[in-house]
Amino acid sequence: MLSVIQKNHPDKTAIIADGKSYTYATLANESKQFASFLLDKQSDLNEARVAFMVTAGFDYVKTQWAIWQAGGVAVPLCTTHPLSSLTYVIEDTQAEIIVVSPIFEVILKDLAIAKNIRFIVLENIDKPDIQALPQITSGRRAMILYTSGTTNLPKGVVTTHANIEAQVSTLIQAWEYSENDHILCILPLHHVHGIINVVSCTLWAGGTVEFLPSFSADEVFNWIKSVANSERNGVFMAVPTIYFKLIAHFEHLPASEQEQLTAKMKTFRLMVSGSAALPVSVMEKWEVISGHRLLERYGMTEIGMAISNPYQGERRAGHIGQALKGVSVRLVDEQNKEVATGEAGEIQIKGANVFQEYWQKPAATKDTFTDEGWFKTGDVAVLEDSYYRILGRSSIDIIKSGGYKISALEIEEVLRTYPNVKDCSVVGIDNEEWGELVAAAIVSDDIHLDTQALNKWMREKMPTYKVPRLYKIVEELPRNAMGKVTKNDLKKMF
Ligand code: MCA
Ligand code: AMP
Repeated sequence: MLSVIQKNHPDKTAIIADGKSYTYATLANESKQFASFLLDKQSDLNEARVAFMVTAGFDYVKTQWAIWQAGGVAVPLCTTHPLSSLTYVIEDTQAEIIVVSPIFEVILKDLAIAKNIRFIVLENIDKPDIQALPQITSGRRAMILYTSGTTNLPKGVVTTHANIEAQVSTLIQAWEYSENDHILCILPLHHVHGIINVVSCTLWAGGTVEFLPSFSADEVFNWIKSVANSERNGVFMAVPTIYFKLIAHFEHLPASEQEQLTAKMKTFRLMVSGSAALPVSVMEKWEVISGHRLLERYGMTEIGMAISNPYQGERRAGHIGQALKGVSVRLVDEQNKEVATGEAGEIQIKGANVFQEYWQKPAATKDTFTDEGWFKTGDVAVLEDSYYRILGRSSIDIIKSGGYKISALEIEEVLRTYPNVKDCSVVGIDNEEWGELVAAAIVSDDIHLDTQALNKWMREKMPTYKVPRLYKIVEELPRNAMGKVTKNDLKKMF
């Protein structure tokens, strides 16, 4: 991944954010300078974890590149998470340095002081001379991203420089990124979709990444208009929920504006959907309004992208496509035996794109690979006429909402600590806009339990996207003869 930093597009615009443009030369220089500041005369950070809570834009990329060049491990923090979730990541990674944008100083300063962690605010910092930067071998750890699984607490997914390089170069080849690309980043930068597919691939190819601080349909359409007027190739990537919201916004625009927007979108090079199943209805509506048949692909924090509809060729609705070059895919039964074509099986993946380990969780790492080294995704699919189609997940406890992966068990654990909650169970309820909505059934003696107060309390404990949108107070949870909650029955109660 580091080789991207050495590439030669010095005078080209790498980043546009907050109304300013930054060239590749500026990005390379400032990231080297900041790497020198991080090193503070040491020769190598030697994989020290550097947690950073930095607004999307130039400072984010500068910080990420500086950490890599100084030999550190980049740990991006979500800018909207409550302190408890941030603390968990900082403690779990044993971060040695925390970097923040000035607006986040108040959130993390006390924690850094209490834990004696070096704390850097990206404001008025000295710009030291660029010192000799370490040589980083590609097998070294580069990044830790947190992902929910079937355990109750999120796990740190460790990728090496080689993993990231494989993820990036495979996609660049498959989707033909180029230095003429101009992409919009509206996705959060603590997940693969935003970090790899949008930012890293575009910069690697020498294109331009433009940042908006968060998603707004109005601003996305304004950006589309501005790019379509330029010489650049417009590229847009998002989760299905965002396409749903864009369609809803578009449908309320006057006909003349709709026509103008459609004409602009038709000039784009590529539009991609992923992170959750793209409903066929959304794909079809988007094709009518934009002239683009969305390219749907499948990925995961642990593997980057693995399966994709083709850039050239049929993009089949309801299907995720074929194995990307360099990625091996197989479907297996419960005994890890490959299933016959046309039969459903768990997707397993092998390749240079696959992560190294769950951070300091050797047992979980071992469990997630077969003896022959295949990564078990937990997603179930079928191969139909050479295209994979996702059927579901092997665990009902994993929920996908707005493209975010959420563990039902993690939410249950927190709910149980609320006064008067005797028991609870959390499920995902199908929803066209969100994929699934998080729903919680609560057993309480207090049948008038104030769910608004509970919801407010949950929002202080967990990231907003994990907080239930639906609550139901019940006398008891549906259980089978073994006493296990039958979540499929529970879903029907919502
Ligand atoms: C939310 N709200 C609530 C509750 N929950 N209000 C009351 N009670 C609740 N329980 C409110 C919020 O405060 C907000 O209100 C409004 O509802 C919408 O909330 P939010 O969920 O934050 O939605 P949003 O801000 O509209 O964002 C939608 C989004 C976002 C843009 C689709 O979810 C998003 O960026 N998703 C992408 C995630 C992603 O990148 N995933 C990739 C990971 P108010 O507006 O008043 O504050 S997967 C991955 O990386 C793999 C490798 C892959 O395959 O890609
Ligand atoms: P995450 O761990 O947040 O990286 O989410 C990865 C998960 O998102 C996968 O295991 C799938 O369950 C889901 N996913 C990603 N892309 C798709 C897709 N195109 N269709 C269905 N599910 C998807």
